[in-house]
Amino acid sequence: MTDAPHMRLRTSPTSPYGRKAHVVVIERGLEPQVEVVSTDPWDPETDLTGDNPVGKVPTLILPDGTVLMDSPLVCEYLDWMAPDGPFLIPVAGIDRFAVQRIHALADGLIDAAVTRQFDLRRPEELQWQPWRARQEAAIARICDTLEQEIGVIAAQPISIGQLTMAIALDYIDLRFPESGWRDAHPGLAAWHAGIRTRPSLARTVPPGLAAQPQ
Ligand SMILES: N[C@@H](CCC(=O)N[C@@H](CS)C(=O)NCC(=O)O)C(=O)O
Repeated sequence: MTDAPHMRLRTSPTSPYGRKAHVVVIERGLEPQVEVVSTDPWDPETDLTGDNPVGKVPTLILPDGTVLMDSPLVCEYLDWMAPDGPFLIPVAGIDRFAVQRIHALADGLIDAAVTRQFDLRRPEELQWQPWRARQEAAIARICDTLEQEIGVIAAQPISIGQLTMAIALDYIDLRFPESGWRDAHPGLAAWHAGIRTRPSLARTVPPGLAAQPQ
């Protein structure tokens, strides 16, 4: 047992946003303090909205009952909670902006992939091809940018930016295994195959996605 304050992280094993938070818990040694509670935000019977009016995962409930929502905020709090570094988000300076820029690019990749996936969930007559094509174009552009920068990114200390990139690419593999993103992005593909073996990522692979690097 530990005297450390107890927090609850509500997340779903297939949510890339929730996985970010779970990965930070593991990376920062917070498992004794954070109970990971599996929550399906799409379940009409869910009690998630009782904790978080936004109704999304991840949701982090602090010991005093304060609720944090939105994965960038949740990840930043968790990173700050573990006082011993190295931090996944540099606390200040130009390094912080560099990391948060990659984090934002990778979140944009997740947003486009999730938006595309939502369209596929609609009844066929409500699906809208131009909207899907728009998300696919965003995915391609973001992958192009990351491919151009992968040499610099890979040389940096591990950060929330890199971890979110890996999670975003895993999500694309999970939902769109036919996407073929590796063909046009060989540097990104090689980097992804390496980082996927990192314990925090290997332990949180979403159900349905092979744990072994592709
Ligand atoms: N910007 C939010 C997005 C979170 C999000 O959309 N989570 C999804 C699961 S992948 C969710 O809970 N959706 C429920 C809903 O939209 O009602 C974040 O970064 O945490």
